[in-house]
Amino acid sequence: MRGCVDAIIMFRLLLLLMIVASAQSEHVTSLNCLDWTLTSSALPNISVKGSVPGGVYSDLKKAGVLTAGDLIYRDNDLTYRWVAKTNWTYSALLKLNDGSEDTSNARVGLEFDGIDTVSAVALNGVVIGTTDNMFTKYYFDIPEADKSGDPPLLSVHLVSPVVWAAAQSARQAQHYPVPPSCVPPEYHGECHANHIRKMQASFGWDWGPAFPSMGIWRSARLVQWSTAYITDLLPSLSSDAPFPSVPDGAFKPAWNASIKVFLRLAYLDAPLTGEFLVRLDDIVNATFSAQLTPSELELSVVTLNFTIDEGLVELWWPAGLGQQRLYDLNVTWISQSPSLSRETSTKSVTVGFRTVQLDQSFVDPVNETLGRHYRVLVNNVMVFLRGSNWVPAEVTPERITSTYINRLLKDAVAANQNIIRVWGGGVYEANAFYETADKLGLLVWQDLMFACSMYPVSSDFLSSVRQEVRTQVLRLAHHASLALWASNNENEAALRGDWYGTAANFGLYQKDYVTLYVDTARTVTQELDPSRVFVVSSPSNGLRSEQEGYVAQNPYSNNFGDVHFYNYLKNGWDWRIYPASRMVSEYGYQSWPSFRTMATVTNASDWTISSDQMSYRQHHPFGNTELNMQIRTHLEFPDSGNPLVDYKHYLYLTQVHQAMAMRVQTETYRRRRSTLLEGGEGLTSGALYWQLNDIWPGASWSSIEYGGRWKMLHYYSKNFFSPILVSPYIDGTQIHVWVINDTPEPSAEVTLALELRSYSSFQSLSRTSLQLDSIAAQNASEVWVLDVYRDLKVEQLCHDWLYASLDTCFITFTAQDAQGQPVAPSTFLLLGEPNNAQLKYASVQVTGVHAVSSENQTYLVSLTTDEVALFVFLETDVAGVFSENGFVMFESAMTVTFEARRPTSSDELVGSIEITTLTHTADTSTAWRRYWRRWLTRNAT
Ligand code: BMA
Repeated sequence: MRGCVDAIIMFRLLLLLMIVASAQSEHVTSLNCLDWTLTSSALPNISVKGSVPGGVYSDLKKAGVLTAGDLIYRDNDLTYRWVAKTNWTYSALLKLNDGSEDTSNARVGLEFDGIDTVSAVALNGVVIGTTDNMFTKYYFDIPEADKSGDPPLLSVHLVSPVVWAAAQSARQAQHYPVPPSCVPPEYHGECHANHIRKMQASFGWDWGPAFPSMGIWRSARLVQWSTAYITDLLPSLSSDAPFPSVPDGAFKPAWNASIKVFLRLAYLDAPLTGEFLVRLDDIVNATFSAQLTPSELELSVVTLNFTIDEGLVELWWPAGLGQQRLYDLNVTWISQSPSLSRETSTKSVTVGFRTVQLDQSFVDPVNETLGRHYRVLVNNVMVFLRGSNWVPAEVTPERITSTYINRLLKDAVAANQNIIRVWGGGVYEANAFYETADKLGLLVWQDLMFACSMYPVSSDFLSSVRQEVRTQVLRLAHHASLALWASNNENEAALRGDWYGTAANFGLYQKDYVTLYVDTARTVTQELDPSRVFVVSSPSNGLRSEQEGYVAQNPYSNNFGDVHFYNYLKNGWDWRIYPASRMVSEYGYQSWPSFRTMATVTNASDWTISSDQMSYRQHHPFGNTELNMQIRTHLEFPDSGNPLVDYKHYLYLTQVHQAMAMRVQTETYRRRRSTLLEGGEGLTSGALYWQLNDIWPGASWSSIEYGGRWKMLHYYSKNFFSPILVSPYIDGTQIHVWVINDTPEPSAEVTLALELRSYSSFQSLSRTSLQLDSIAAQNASEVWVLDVYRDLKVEQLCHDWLYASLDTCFITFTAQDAQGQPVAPSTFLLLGEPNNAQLKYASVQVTGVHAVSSENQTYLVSLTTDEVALFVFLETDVAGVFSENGFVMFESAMTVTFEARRPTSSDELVGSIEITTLTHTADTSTAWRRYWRRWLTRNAT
């Protein structure tokens, strides 16, 4: 039903406040606090306390039914798998009201924000509704008969998702198979996740275990009302003003606001008259009269249109480009039908004023074959996307806390990220996720939850998807941070690349692809949220994919759209191997978490490089072989004879490899932001690495370990994502120095200084500098090219007793303004491979820890070293973050700061900081090997 509204803005606030004060609002009672019990008819001995929101795994764990330790300890994913193969019931007595209210005229219903997943909801044994989608909000009416008398028994009967998905897959296979049927054996997972609308990674993924969760995973409530209550607000804010192309704090354009108000009506036999009171902070106070027609019982929608004059609201900006001004939008419904009680219903959401566009214009209008841009503009300013991909932060949703989500997102922004992609194999995240993103200025790229599979298109499936998308668009669209929707992860690529054996029937699966993602998901999304950017897949060629029937000939084209780039065999520290794409929305290298994190889920018998747990927690096929190869290419494989020492060093070395490879790769993408290469590649406009966070401790691509500890990569990402960056690389004998400025302002005058250094001395061998008037805004350019022989004289300077070699030297760079303040982080460039370098064993020591501020738990850590040290990594048992880590220590003393995330003291820190440097991991008696290797390399070139 469409409500009809007079868009009259009336400033009658006082009068309305009086009405609101004398009226009653809809009655909402949380079901979270009912006395829930969890049982299973198959296991009559089990009857434990249930939790809402919650889940079966956690409730059984809490009740002591699961006795082998934490869910993610060792192989408990397999030990506890029986849980997901059992049917479970949550039940509680449902007290409808405290007796003081007359519910006879009221409509009463149950609202579930999330049930995981397939269930029948019953009252006193009679089914009142069924569910089949974890991502859908469900509403069920309470039948008249249950509204009076003794409290009815509410039961949610959950069906095993594993068994159900298998049955759906078999049913589908009677027509044609929808693959893949199972995840690879390395995942120790379950089959047919694509046939059930729940978190796809809960059946196992290449970075996480299978916990096919079940439960009432989000809040539930009882609602009773007599007229109408507001379920959702969907604001759309647009501006016709021409936006400047650089941020200007004084620019406050006029906005058109169109607010869709979704209401659920009571059973009525006459039209409902009333008013909507709209408030936007203290900027807008408006009243709209409305008449709602009781023709349908499903959600009604009323659109309220108004304008916000110029000068009244400030813009919302992504992090680094301006402030994150947010406003509270509040809509109250006040019923005024004479025959009915006066009832109000209020809903509030937070909004921000900004525009987001995805520019896909031709890079060269006179030569369209060069391809199209793929770049995001916020408020008409191009934003080079620096970000990462998010996976679910816990194996089951009930384990996630908003504190942990906030921490991880803050850590992303602390590392200079401005976008996070919620990847399509997880969940539409909790409200806290998007609220934090709004506040931090972290743009959100929101996949719909489809990943790495073909999906069915039966009418049941499509109708379930329709409800799912509708739920999520209504819940999330008001967030200023939400930049774009994307229907799926890698399914266009999977179809074109025949990942799952669909090639023989390509036409059939392509048709299904379009039906699901375009005709269904996109249509529903755009009906509700037409102004938001929508892309069909990632990677895709964007518009070009659409022109090619939504499945491009080459979804990985560098001239169109985005790509995902993974390389496991080539040298990841070599910039030449990375594609000059328009946008790289996934790329990564694996590493292992630190020993401290691994030790939380393993025991001493697991602490060797080739233990069973090291295979078990490596889900990526051939992952450990690749990691070993990557280490051996650049570093030395630990071989001290002490298995525990080697194990710890191995974990560290995987992080060194990852941090360096990701730095080389990311900087390569950033250097290409302004360069259009011959053939049309280049003009890269974003780099979102895979993956920010972990779901458990195991081999993965993450930069932050499960629990929140930063890997070396996260420290590196803070530098390689710095908005202004000095980025050097070596090509043959030439050092190329680039400067990158993602900000809309040119920098001040800069002195770029380069120091050539050797591994055997703290004295620099030579210093050269270059004066720049400024680093141009929103640009990347090469400013300096030096020849290592001609300009840096390595032949004379980088010489040891054997011969001159790049392997004995490295270079450090600084960029300072006229006052000597850093304009960009200092950086380093290794001229050869560390496993060829003549490093001496470095003993790096903590000489003191001093509290800078005990209030915010910041400490200064003083360090000394007796030799130049590579990849100096500080670790402590105290949760917190160092100002830098994994660095090259080329002076005998330095200080770093440590921000503790729990109360600590200087004494505790002095005792707990452990330091690893590269030479700790190699047996120095093997120095001759380095000479030999260098000699061989030299003779080979
Ligand atoms: C990408 C993702 C994930 C996967 C990751 C690492 O392709 O979309 O499916 O976990 O690679 O393999």
